[in-house]
Amino acid sequence: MSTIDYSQKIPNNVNLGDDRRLQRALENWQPAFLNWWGDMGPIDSSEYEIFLRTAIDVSAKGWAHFEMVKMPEYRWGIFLADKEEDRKVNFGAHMGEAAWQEVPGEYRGELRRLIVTQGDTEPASVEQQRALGKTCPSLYDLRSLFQVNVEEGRHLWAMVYLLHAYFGRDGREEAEEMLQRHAGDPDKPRILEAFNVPTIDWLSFFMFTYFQDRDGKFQLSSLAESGFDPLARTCRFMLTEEAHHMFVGDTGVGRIVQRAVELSKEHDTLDIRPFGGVDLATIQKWMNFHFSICLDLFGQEKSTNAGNFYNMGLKGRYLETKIDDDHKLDNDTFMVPDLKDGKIIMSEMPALTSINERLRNAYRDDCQRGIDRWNKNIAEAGIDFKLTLPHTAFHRNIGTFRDATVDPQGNVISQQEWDANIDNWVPTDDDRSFVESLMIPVTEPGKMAGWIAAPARGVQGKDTDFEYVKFH
Ligand code: BYC
Repeated sequence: MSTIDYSQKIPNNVNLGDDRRLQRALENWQPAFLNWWGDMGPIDSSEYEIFLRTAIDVSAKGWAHFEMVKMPEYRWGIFLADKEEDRKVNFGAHMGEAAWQEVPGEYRGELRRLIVTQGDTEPASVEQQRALGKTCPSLYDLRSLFQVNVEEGRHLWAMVYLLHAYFGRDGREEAEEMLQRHAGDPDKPRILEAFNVPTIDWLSFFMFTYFQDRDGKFQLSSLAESGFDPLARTCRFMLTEEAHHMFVGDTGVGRIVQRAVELSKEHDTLDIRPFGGVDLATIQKWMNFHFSICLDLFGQEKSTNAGNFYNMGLKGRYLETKIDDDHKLDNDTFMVPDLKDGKIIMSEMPALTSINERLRNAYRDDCQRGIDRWNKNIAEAGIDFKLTLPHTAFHRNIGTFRDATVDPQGNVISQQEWDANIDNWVPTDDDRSFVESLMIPVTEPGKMAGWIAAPARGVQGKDTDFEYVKFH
């Protein structure tokens, strides 16, 4: 098991000290990163002391290190999961060859593109969430936000390391550009659409960490199968951090549902807005929005890009090595949704070009699990309401269903029906104003905003009324 060397300016478990050239490149990039954090990271937060966890080794228990730190002093560094001896390329045309320790020259462009797309999302999410600290529902939640933010910062470091270590000058240029594009910037936006949408309120933050970080889980898992071993090892370690972000989302939405249930029972109505709660119908609208923009993150249903990445051995399927087939997919097929004569039908497509769709299906099923849990809570309270994931064709902007008008149940409808109903399905300006009106900061230890239930327990054995963030 490798331990992280904290004696270095950039903590790492990749023997950075032995590679002067790489060390210089990263040390040049570090001030630009810190400037970016100051300009685009969490607003006015540089003096806060926060109960944060920092990785000290790359095993699961390496996460047990917690201390009060200021975010600009967080030990961002480069940590790869331990090397698996004799690892092979496990799929595609190169299956069975030794996993690559250097970039395979003929696939350099594709590999760099994948790393840049992944890397671009990390600083994007920090930018999207930068104002949330001003309206936290509790100190516990403020800590969670900042923990997520510093780890996304570290994920950026992880991708920048790969670019600097393996791609030379153009890698360094890509790393610089990663700090120059900004979420929502009309001139230099982030690469993927969902990373340009501002995250203004905490309901959106919890939806983001539930739905969007879960895209991270599935994309990173697919990249963790890569035949390019440094990418695989980097992503494997990032997944441990991603799991915590999804926990924040899962418990966050769960606590808002819980509070909605409590208020609905207390006042004997689902219309709990007058009592300062987020009603279940509003939660449903936020879910429809976030789930649908995240489905777009998986790319088109039929994608030759995805097929090529697979064939080249660069990006696998979710849990590739656990799938019982030939891992080449030359003659396999997969059922993919399509639009025909005003109806959604399933058609049999080559499995190779359906890789995105397969991953999207796995993602949808994973999303459903949390919704089932929240519904159980609602049903046990005797409340007649069920949260549902909208159909995957609803409200899409990438792929077959882009520009199609499909309702949340999956019926293809006319433009008039769409226009007449869309306000019932996704948040309106009024809905957003209402949710924003609830976002009044609560910063007294142990106190919670009225629209969210308290967490079941605190962090790392601390009580929920621990002072997780000190503002001086
Ligand atoms: N927005 O062939 P297609 C995370 C473009 S999240 C805008 O289907 P492909 C995190 C596409 O670029 C995980 N454009 O695309 C979470 C292509 O352009 P060209 C991030 C889009 O390549 C929370 C064209 O449309 N990681 O870690 O098969 C917080 C054709 O599309 C979009 C990754 O995404 C879009 N949504 O699939 C922090 C993994 N979708 O070639 C972090 C790396 C597609 O026509 N990325 N386009 O110019 C990939 O594997 C792939 O790039 C994608 C797209 C799956 C995203």
